[in-house]
Amino acid sequence: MRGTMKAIFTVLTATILAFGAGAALADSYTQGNITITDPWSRETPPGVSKGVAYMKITNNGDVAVTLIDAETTKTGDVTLHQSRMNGDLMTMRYVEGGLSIPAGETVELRPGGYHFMLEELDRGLVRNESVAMTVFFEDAEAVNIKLQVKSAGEMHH
Ligand SMILES: [Cu+2]
Repeated sequence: MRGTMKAIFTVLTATILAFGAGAALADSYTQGNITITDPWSRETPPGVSKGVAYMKITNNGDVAVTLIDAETTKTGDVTLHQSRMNGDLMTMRYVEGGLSIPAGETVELRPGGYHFMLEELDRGLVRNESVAMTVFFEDAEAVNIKLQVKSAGEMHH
C-alpha cells in the first residue's frame, strides 16, 4: 500500500513538474534581428468583429526598427493602436508612422498600451485557437507568428 501511494505521488510530482516547465516556455519567433515572444489575443464575444493582438517584440540588432503593420488571414485589416486613459475613459488612437523599437530593446504590446487591432474579423476568435499572423517592420524582415487566443477575461472594447 505504501509503495502504491509513493508511486502515485511520484507520478503526480512528475506531471506538475512537466506542466511547470511547459508554462515557462513562451512561444518565440525569430527572423533576422527581431524576436517576437508570447503573441496572444482574446476570444471575441458573438457578433463582435474586432479583436486585439498583444506580444513582446525584441530588437536584437544595433539600429532601431519601426513596427508598421501586420496581417492575418482572418481579418480585413490590422491597425496599430495605443490605448490611454482620458479621465475615467479608456480611449485609443491610431499610431501614426509606426512604433519605433530601439536597438537592443523590447517593446511590449499589452492591454492598456500599444496593441494591434484586428479589424473586420471574418468570424470570431475562439479560445485556444491559433491564428497565423505576419508582422511588418521598416528596416527589418517580416516575422511570421501564431497568435494564441485566450479566454475573454476583461473586455477590450
Ligand atoms: Cu484598438
